[in-house]
Amino acid sequence: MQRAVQRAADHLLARQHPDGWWKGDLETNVTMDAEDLLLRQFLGILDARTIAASARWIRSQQREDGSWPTFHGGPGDLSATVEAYVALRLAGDSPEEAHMSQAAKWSRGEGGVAASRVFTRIWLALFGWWDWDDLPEMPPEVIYLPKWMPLNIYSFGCWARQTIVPLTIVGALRPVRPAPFGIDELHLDPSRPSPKQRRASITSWDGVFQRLDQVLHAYRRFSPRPLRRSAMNACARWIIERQESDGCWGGIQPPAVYSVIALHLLGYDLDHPVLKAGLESLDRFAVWPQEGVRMIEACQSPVWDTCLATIALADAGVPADHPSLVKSADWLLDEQITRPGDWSVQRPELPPGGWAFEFHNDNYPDIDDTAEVVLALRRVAHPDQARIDTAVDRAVRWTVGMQSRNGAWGAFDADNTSPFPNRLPFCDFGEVIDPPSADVTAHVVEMMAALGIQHDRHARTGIEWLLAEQEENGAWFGRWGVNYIYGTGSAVPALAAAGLGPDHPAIRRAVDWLESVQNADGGWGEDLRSYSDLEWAGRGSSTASQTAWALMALLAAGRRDTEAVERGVRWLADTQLPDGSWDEPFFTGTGFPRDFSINYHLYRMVFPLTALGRYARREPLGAAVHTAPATAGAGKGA
Ligand code: R04
Repeated sequence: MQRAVQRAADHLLARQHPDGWWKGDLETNVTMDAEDLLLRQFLGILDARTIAASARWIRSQQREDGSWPTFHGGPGDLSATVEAYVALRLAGDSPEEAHMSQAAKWSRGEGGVAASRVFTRIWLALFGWWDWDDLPEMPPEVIYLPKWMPLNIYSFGCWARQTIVPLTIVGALRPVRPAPFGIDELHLDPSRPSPKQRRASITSWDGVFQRLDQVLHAYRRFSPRPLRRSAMNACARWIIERQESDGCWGGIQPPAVYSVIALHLLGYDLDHPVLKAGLESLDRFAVWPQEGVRMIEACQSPVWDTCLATIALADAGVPADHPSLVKSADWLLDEQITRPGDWSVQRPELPPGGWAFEFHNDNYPDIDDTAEVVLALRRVAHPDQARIDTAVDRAVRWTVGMQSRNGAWGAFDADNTSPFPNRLPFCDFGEVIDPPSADVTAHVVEMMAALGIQHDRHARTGIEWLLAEQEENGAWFGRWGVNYIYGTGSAVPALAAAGLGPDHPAIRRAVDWLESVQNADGGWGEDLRSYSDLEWAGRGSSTASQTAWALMALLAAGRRDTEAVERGVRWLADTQLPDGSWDEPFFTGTGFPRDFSINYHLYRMVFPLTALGRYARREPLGAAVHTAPATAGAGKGA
């Protein structure tokens, strides 16, 4: 086992950037690539090399039946298929070619364009393939709704807010730049592309929001021009104030794409500094998995990858003062965010101190990254320990201040729990609020336990919330990782670190569940279908990261010398590649449950190394921490 650990650690060490960080590709789905091409076509900046290379990637992802999935091995997805099809038509693929006619036929079988998501139809409307009037309204005047209103832009999760504000400008201006071809083949009935939707009852929420949308459509015609104009300008100011130093918005591709379009429509030239930097930031989302093949990342993960890699290496026994770990800590220390952000709207008095997921996203630090960075920094013997202590102290204050009223933590904001955003007809895709989740809360609890403050009242309410959140089956739901294995793999190590012993009923139930879903091959896996069908909870082909999460939970629960752990460890050792890494085609990361999944290319490395390292070192979670704080007695805590 030591050899497997050593090879994995060497592999990871070799992949560190000279500046101290790690970054694996962040793979999602072809809507990223299609929208990147559509944006360039819309702006008139699409070049032959780019489109050829993106088209190669898009074609490589098509399924046998002609459709495109949104994750490896997943079923066809109508919106992804429509967008990929249109992008390939832009690239010159003819509707007569077999892969194209099959895609069109498959799409019609699923209801055609009319049944696709709002984002897809907005893209089609930009090229005259869809009527703007047949889209839900989201007027720019929302920017004026004050924070005390039950619905305002801060009721949305930050990613939705950053996407919607620019789209209100686009939707108000309704630009059409006709494309050189039609897409009748994607409609069930091209003469009537948008069949009228059935109206929900006025007594249902859906009915209420449908009628609100009709009112907004009417309002569009009567809205006073000067108000509209000043609302759009207020949105533009809001967007520009949030442009990051690298030219991007929120570190994620969709808001950046829509912000560029919106500002361009308001008259900003493509060589205006704001747009020039914005477009350059979009170029940086491209990775080239092979010569001549271009893939667009939704987002880049350097901070997340770096803290997880640091934890993995430290727990695998790399000395705490190893130059690589010190370098990593130095880089992380420089990334700490020391200014207020959108989170300050809910917590105006709270001093900053968090970390964001990306290279540049100072306006949106998140609690998950902050907790894991602290756990990483605590494992490093840095020559300037006082600097680490100061950074950790600020981070903990910020994290504690971001606790939601219910005692738990969301990813980016406190108390982002409004029921209204998800009801809007405009919001038919993904998740648009950021309520507390078990995985983020667990990471915070684990951080507080590592600092010895697990008996503090903030930690206690977090632990109580976690205990109440455990599902009937003994598992925890995974909001940002797939799914119950991730939630449970986060919760159990946190609760154990906080002092819950192996005999605590919550830990026992979790252990029983994990052991009950172990695969015959000794590994663990969970299919993304678990988000819509409980039958799939904990079930699926074994993967390296999910096996590691299960092992991390079992080790923390004191199950080291059990057959389940032995078999899991053996699965990892047996599937390790000669170079010390693992293969992981399956997506084990979650952007939005059901709608948006992520394959973090470094998960296959960092989590197996963490699990194997903890196994090989026979140390319970937390014992690897460099400056060990007061330890908790088993059984105490919640
Ligand atoms: C794993 C925990 C860290 N943190 C979650 C970060 C995930 C990073 O990846 C993404 C985040 C994203 N957000 N919003 C989008 C998104 C994509 C990512 C997004 C996706 C599609 C559309 C609009 C936004 F890859 Br349309 C926050 C807690």
